[in-house]
Amino acid sequence: FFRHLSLADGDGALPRRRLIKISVIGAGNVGMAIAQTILTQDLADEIILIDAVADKVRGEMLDLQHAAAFLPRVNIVSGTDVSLTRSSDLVIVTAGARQIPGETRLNLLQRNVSLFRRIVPAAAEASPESLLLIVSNPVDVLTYVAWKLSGFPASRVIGSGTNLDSSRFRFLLAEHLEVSAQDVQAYMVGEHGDSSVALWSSISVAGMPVLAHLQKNHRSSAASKTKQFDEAALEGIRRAVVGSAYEVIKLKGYTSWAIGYSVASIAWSLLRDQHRIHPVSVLAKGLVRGIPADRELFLSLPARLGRAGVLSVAAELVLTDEEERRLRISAETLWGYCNALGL
Ligand code: 6V0
Repeated sequence: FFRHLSLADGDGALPRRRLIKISVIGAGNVGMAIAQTILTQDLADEIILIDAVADKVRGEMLDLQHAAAFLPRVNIVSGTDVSLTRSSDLVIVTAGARQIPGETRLNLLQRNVSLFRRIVPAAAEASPESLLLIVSNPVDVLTYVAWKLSGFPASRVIGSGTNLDSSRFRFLLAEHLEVSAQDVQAYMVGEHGDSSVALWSSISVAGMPVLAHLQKNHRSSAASKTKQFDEAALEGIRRAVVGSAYEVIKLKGYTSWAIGYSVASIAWSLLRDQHRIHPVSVLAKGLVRGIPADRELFLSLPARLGRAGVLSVAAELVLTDEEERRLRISAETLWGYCNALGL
């Protein structure tokens, strides 16, 4: 259709860019939100969708392919066989039983461990050099399971962790402070879920510590009508963050858009070697004060992410006694589950 230019020997032979291949295992609500967000980011040259239900995943593939005229050129492939993921740069796992209304994430564990035994070793064998990003819940324990089952170094096994919780936290703070969430530096760490820990003492906007300012403001204006930011407000925001997944599930049956953006932003930082800091689930062995250094568990801490995976982890968090106590409880809870699996 197009005629090739006739080039002299050696001309035009520019080295081809290495293509980026991302696989998403589990093409449910979450997997598809991730895949579609990644598509809009122009990050991948090839996206592989894997699901146990052949018709559904083929339908999802066709639906995305039909957007080709509006998107960068991406090869989208689907199937039920994990070996299609061969030579991926990044394998994202969202396969799993869905959290049903009222069910805690930890209740999902046993159902999802047996599913991981079928998926993870096969994915690791197909892409022995890849990064593994776990999203299925309970994400911290399943990231530990994926680390054990893959045999990968811990730097290449990451859980989406509290990246999403931190975004919810930043959104609620931003609403309260009337600034953009992108300008709010705030972290939730620990378990993704019920025992996650809000690091109030380190929140900042434009480099200014937020908590001290708001508390001072509150004290000096307690009798006036200005905005208050007291203990009750803090606890209200923390509870809203923890409860927000349950609220969305209750209202629409599942969560998808925010986790899609959360995971796509992690994928971008990894594959584009951004060295950005994300609160994600990492091997926290020896990193939580008060927890014996030999305990293997994954939980979220701010981590520097790049092409090699987890480049380093913030080990010197400044925590109040209460934050430290809560993080220890989060770590103990998670270690209990990891240890009981006997992997
Ligand atoms: P969903 O819509 O039920 O999708 C799960 C998909 O997995 C389905 O399409 C299944 O067919 C598929 N599946 C099941 N077994 C296999 C298998 N052996 N191989 C391939 N595919 C399989 O659930 P949804 O997408 O809503 O949630 C997926 C997981 O993400 C759940 O564990 C959620 O709890 C978890 N989430 C994690 C979040 C986080 O922040 N880490 C956030 C939201 C949801």
